[in-house]
Formats: sequence, structure tokens, C-alpha cells
Amino acid sequence: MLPYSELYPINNCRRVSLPLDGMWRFQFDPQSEGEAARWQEGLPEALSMPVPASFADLFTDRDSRDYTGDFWYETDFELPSLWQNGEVLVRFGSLTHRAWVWLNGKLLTYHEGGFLPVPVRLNEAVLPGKNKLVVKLNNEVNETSIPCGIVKVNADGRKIAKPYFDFFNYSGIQRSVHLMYVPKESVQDYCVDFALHGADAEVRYQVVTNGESPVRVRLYDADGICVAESAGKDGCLAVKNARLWNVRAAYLYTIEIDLLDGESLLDRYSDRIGIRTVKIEGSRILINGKPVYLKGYGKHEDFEVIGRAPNGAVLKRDFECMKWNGANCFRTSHYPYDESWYRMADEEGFLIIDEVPAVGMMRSTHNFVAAGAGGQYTYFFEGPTVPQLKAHHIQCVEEMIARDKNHPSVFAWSLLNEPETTSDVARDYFTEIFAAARSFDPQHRPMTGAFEKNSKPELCKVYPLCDFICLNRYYGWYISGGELDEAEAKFRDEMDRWAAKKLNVPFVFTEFGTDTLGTEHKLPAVMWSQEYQDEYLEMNFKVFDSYDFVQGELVWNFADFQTSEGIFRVNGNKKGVFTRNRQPKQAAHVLRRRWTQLP
Ligand code: BDP
Repeated sequence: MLPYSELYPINNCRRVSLPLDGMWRFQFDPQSEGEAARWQEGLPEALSMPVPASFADLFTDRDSRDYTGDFWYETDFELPSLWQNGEVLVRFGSLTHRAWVWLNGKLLTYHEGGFLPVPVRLNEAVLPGKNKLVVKLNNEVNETSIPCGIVKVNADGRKIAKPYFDFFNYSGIQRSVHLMYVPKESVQDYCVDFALHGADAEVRYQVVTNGESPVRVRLYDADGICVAESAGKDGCLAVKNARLWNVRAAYLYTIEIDLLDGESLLDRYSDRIGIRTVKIEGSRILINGKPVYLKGYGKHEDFEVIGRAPNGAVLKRDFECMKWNGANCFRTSHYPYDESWYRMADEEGFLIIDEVPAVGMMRSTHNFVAAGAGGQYTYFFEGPTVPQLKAHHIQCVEEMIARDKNHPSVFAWSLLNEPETTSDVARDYFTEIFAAARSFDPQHRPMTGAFEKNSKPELCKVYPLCDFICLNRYYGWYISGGELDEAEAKFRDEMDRWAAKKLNVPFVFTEFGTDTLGTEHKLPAVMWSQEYQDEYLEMNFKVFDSYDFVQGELVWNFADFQTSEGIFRVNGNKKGVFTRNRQPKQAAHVLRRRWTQLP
């Protein structure tokens, strides 16, 4: 179990979670001098800064927007005097990409990885009354971090992130922060798994506590009626006539875990769960034993002004748009999202492929050095930083599965996006990643990863690790752009080669799309016009429909999103089916027509 479980903050008769969101104090530290100057005791020249938010798009100058390096946040809180005899924690939804946390000048935590919760136990430093919470973050990307990248130092000494990935390096305290009170003896974690027997279901559970007091578990239906009860840390809830969680027809039960001392309640943790099974059988993805065809998107957490921060209104709008055009699935490309995404997907019956931020593993500086020095070109996974990268990758997979394991919406884990896969070193690297991931998931969900064009059927050495195969393909955009007939022929040629392998596993397209400007119309179509996006999609659909083992289509991307600058990007990536402010391009109607008719 991870230290101080990833359990979502809740409020009830035994637990309190107070959001610390709001205006914090903030300061850039370009010389990395803060620690020596004791900024952990208070920031000398702080600006105000909202939490949660990415800092980049709040400023009007370029240096602040693109700032790369150390930066600090600070806030004060008062400890409620009622919080006696328990554990006091602060839980950051995420800290991008690495962070050090001090309370009242005492360093409590260092955490690497920018997209998963950082729970910190405060007891050894917390004071009655006023407390000062200070966080130093660093948003540099490198070849041991996921996502991967490098930092370029300009002539004036300014650092600038050069991501090996196609999304803006948004950072800061981008998710909510909770101050939490948890009883001394408490529920630290739990997991569930399911078996169906005709109309009945078994909910097998495991509860982790930090003591020996007896555990009671109850399951309530959506009307609040208790339908099953069991005792002990390991047990089984027998549910008669179970209502299943189905795709786009969700049903949620509430699991209530009590820690008891005789008649009195020491702790209680409750959560909403859905009863469903996931299985890959031949080339089909089965939910509750029935095949499901995936329709939807690769997404980003990305919006004007707030950057990567969650926002309830954007979340709601995205789900409404996805429902309107008949989608049932999305991939959390290219990192685990804020928990609000999973909670709403649980409610709305959406399937999620949950992805770890393993993106940018194609070329590293070491490969170029090896090639440039008159030597040999080397593969990405031969670099000297790979052992550290792998440790970090496994840690992220563990934290992601720990956080998201109980969501019915999460039906698969994606452990990579577009790495180098043709070498033996790549195969060895991912063999370890997949083995670790499989050991972490109590529900043994399917594992996969998204492969780019060089991961050809004859060359890719990593796809055999996957339970189903995800392809990112851009025939008609990056390959044979503007020539859809030629693109289709090339696409079919590749698909025929996959078919010839007779792998008997499902294939899902996790990316296909075209950059399209919401302003451009052209007849006949040209690249970047809305008509071209439509024709491109129609061509792709014809190809998908010719191969029975294709069991899903997730368009790239749900909406336009911010990236670094470059000659291929017009103020960001414009492959959205919706604009960045969530209005449909013409293609949204094409998808709606297809997806509302597909079974
Ligand atoms: C794929 C990447 C994705 C990019 C997309 C694109 O997985 O992150 O945004 O291509 O080029 O290579 O639009």
C-alpha cells in the first residue's frame, strides 16, 4: 500500500475535508535561491495566485507564461481546535511536476510526478492556531521525468521547457488542496472486485486499516436501502438481483466501511461504486459479458485562462457535448486527470482508458549524441537515464492504479503513448512496466498502450504485452495529407498486415484526426478546412468498418488545445472536433450521425 492512501477526501461524522482553494501567495525563483534564503518560512515578494490554476495563461508577459524552473506557493490556515487526537493531512490533487512541502518551516514531503495526488501527514509540524503551508514546485521536464522533455537555457540564463510532447507544459498547483482530519485509527484504503452469478452479484472487497479494530462493510442501493452487509477486512457482499453498471446506463451503489469499537464508530469511509465486469474475449471488449464498441475521444485537461485546472462547468459541458454526439468512452491522454472526470464518468456510464504520463519516449539527447559523435544511432531506451525513468514510470503507474482502481468507468490502463517500440531494449523496458502494472490492479483490468506509425505490425516488439492494441494513425494527415485515396490505400495495406497476423485481440484507434480551423470552409476540401476533417473521418470509418477486430474509435482530439509554439501549430493543436471553447466544428455532426446509429 502507498503511504497515506490515495482515498478521495470526504466529509462525514468522523472525517473532515476543508478545501484550501482560493488565493495563495506565489513567487518565481529563477535563481533557485529560495531555500537558502529561507522562503520556506515565508515568501519575501509574493504575488497573489489562484489555486487551483495553471499559472501560465494568467500573466500578460511571455517570460512568466513560459517560466521554467522553481516557483513557490504559500498559504496560512488555522487548525480547528475541535480536531483533537486525530491525523491532520493536506492532500494536493496534484503538484506539477515535482514538489517540496513545508509546514511551519519543516520539510515534510518531496514528490515527483505532476498528475497524481500528494497526501502529506502534518501531525509532526502542525500547531494549534495559525500554520504556514509553503510549497516549492519545479516544472522542468527531463529524460527521467514522465512526461519527457528537456530544458533549454537561453543566452540570458532563462530556462525554457522543450517538451517531447504535444501539449503545453502547464504547471502549478493545478488541482484542489484539502486540509483533512482523519481519526487516529482509520480506513486507509479499500478495493472491490466483482463476480456475476445470473441475476446476483458478489462484491468482494479488501479494506486496509492501521489498526485491529473490527470492520463492517455495508452496501446501499441508489435509494439508500442497505442491500448487503459483511464483516472483516476481507469479505464478500452478496447482492441479490444486482443492478449493473452499464455503458451509458450507469447504476451506482454506495459502499460504507465502518471501523468499530464495540458500539461506537471509530471511522467511516463511503464511496460510490458500480458493479460491472470487464473482459477481453477474442477480438471483443466485454462489459458485463456484452461486447461494446468504443466511440469517443482522446482528450486533454485544457481550457482558456485556467490551463489544466479542473472546472465544474467545463467538465459538465464536455460530458454534455460527448453525450450529444453519442460517445461512450474517452482516453485520459496523456496523464491521469482530476478525479472529477472519473466521478462524472462513473455517473454517466462512460468508459475510460486511464493513461499514465509516459509520453515523449522516442528520441533523447543521448540518442543524438551517440549518432552525432560519428558513432551509432542508439535507441531511446539505451540512454543512461533509463533506470531512473523506469522507476518513476512504475511509481506513476502504481499511484494511478491506487487512486483510480475503484472507478467503474476505468476499464483499462494505458501504460504508454507513442514510445520507440522496435528494439529489444524497448521490449525489455515495457515488459517490466506491464508486469509491475499487472501486480497493482486488484481487478486485473486490461492493460494497453497507444502506438504510433513506426510501431508497424512487423517491427513493433511491445504490442504483444497488450490485452488489446491501440493505434494512433494519421493516414490522410501526416501521411499522404490532402490525398485521401492514396492515404486509404496505405491505411488498408497496414491493416491487412495486422489482419494477417491473426492476433485475435481487439484493436482500438486511440488517435486519428486532422488539424481544422473553425474559420475555414472550402469546396472542394483542402487540408485545414472543415470539409477536409469530415472527408478524412469518413475515409477512416470506411477502413475501420472493413476489419471486424476494430472495436473502437477515439478521435484526436475532443477539443482544440494549447501546445508549445511551432510551425505545425496555430496557437495550439487544432485537431479538436470542438473548438477550445466547446462549440462544434462541422465534424461534430458527422460523428453524431455515425455514433448515434452505431449499436
Ligand atoms: C500524436 C500524439 C498527440 C499529438 C498528436 C498530433 O500522441 O499527443 O497531439 O499526435 O500530432 O503523435 O496532433
